[in-house]
Amino acid sequence: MSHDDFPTESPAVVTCGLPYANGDLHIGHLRTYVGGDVFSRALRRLGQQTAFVSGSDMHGTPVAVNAEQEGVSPETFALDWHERYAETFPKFNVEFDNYGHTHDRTNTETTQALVRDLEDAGHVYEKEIMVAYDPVDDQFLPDRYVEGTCPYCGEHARGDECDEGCQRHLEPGEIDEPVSTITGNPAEYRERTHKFFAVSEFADYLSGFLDRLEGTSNARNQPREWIEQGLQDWCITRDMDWGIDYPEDGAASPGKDDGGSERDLVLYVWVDAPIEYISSTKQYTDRVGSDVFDWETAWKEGVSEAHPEGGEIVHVIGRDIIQHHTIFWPAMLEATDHAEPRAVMASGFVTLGGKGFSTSRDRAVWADEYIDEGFHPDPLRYYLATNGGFQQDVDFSWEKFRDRVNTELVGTVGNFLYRSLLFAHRNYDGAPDVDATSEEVADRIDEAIADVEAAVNDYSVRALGDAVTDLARFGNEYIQRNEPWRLVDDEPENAAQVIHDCVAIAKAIAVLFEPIAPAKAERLWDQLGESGSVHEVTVDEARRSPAGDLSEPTELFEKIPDERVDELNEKLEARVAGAEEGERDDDRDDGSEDDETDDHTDTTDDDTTDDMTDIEPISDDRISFEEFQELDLRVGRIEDAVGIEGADDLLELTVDLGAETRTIVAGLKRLHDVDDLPGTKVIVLTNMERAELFGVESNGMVLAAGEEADLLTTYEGAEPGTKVK
Ligand code: B3M
Ligand code: ZN
Repeated sequence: MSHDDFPTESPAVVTCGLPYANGDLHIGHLRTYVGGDVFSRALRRLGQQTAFVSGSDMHGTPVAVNAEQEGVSPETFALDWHERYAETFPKFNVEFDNYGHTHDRTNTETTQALVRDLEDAGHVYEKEIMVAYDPVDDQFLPDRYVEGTCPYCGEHARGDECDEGCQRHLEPGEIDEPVSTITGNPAEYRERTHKFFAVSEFADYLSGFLDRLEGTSNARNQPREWIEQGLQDWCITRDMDWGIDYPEDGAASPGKDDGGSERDLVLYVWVDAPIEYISSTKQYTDRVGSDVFDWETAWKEGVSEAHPEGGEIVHVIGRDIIQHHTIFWPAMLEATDHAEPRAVMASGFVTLGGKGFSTSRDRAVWADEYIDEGFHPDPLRYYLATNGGFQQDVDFSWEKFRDRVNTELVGTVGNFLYRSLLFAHRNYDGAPDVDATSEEVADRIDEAIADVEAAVNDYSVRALGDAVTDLARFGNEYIQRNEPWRLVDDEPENAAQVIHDCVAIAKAIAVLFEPIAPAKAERLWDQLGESGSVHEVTVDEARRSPAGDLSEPTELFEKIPDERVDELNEKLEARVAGAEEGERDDDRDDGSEDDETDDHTDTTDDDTTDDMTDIEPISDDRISFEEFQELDLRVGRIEDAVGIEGADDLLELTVDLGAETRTIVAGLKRLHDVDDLPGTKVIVLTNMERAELFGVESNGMVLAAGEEADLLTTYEGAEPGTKVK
């Protein structure tokens, strides 16, 4: 079964992974929230009924451990962070329809009811398992309370996941050489009775689900391997008191010991966390009424006659939580007659100057800091959304940020808008009145709308941004080519037509840029004298003639001066140095461990990435210029990329080299989103000797850097076939 293209008649729910309520947000954390917000706004622009929801993840050991270290109750601790997050997101124009949290009544009730349904449907059983226990402290050590060695890959692992190694979810009792993270005491394993959800029964269902699943390809490929390796059932209870109580209705309750005494037993955090997606939608319905948005028709099967399979559920997450969203969660939904997620968009990591963010070393650009420095949120949204494909890693540095703001937002988009609107305002006091937008420009606007529709259906937030910068680029070229300033006197009608066309493009930019840059789009909308709010219109509005009541235009985006970049870099460096100094002092004082707060989001940690020692030394063996010229290097454009049967890594690429199109085999399959490759410009060694790989003749070599095969591309518009020299 394949899904109908967006927009559909069903209600859509776009969700963002719930941030653990346990520490400051930095701009790396924002990537998935911006991505979700951009995507949900774009759906709305297409006319899709959409709810955009999330909430804070209050439970679990990541919160409990940090609260304990601060000496406050987990509830106080988590609520405090929750309130701060609820304030931070809107500062970045991330506007959830509902932002709840997992500890409120709605989620407690929804979770307990859903778990009861799981039990009633016969998917839950009890089992004795070994659980880590600190004998000195007389405490059980669930999840983050314990660390040790991953039994699968041998790397250091924390609690319920192997976050430094193979990224697997780890079940209780699996970690080798367990140690308490609180006391450092070696732990022992003790037998306990726990509840299990029989995920393994859903292997066939999940295989089919993954075939239907849309979104980024990483969210399908990784779980397919996990299913092939065999699914394990999932322990859904924990020995601790912070969390949602296991619903106790009867004799079989594991909440009692054999002797009948009460024991603390709560649901595993990953049970109630995704259920907050439903609870948060419910709260939205409670607020706006079911005629505006009905959570039940979206989330439940068989409620709506028009779309009995439920709504269009799209989960936007960091790639480290793919397993939870493509195995456990869809199995829970399937077992309880809920809608099946339509898509999972799993983002890559964000790095800072090529290295991971480190909260403990203050090596981060904090979300609040960005705003306090006086930056507008929309340029950062643009940067995070468009700097790479959604599943690729994105690097942030103030230099790169400046470059993209100054060239694209100021140079291309802002420049087009300012010069056209100023011309219109000065010469015509508004958009000149002509019969209609010229055919060329109307077609180009249609093309931009089609690009936006395609971007949504490809789940590509980057393409949503590109659609607009491309349109602005066209606008600049159009005004340059038609030179209205020359026409004004001799051919006033033609001049008026050109300027009207430019205002029409400006209006289309306002509509189509709304998902990426909502506040800037609204300002442009006002400048254009359009009525109502740009947040309410659909893409069709981009085709309608501009109102023409222009106010005096001002520059939409501001240039970032070089000195500002230097200043910000200095601040960051000073802070990191200060934090490192502090760490060394701490070490001298008490030898305490790095108090890294939980950075368990879409970011990497620099401890694993800043080791540069494995860079090969640069060769002393010089070659002559003539020897270099023997390499026929050309710009190419990938037209098509398909897997090669039997080869895990290889892709058969069709590459446009200007004069000819060639087939080239490249080892990119695991490292890139195959669907993202067409359209990408690459550098090709065209006179590489031919080679046959898995029965396919490769006629050239695509250049890429490093183990991750980072593709070499061009900086500006060099066309396919251009020689590289
Ligand atoms: N609270 C945060 C994370 O692991 C976790 C997400 C829950 S989403 C339902 O990134
Ligand atoms: Zn591992």
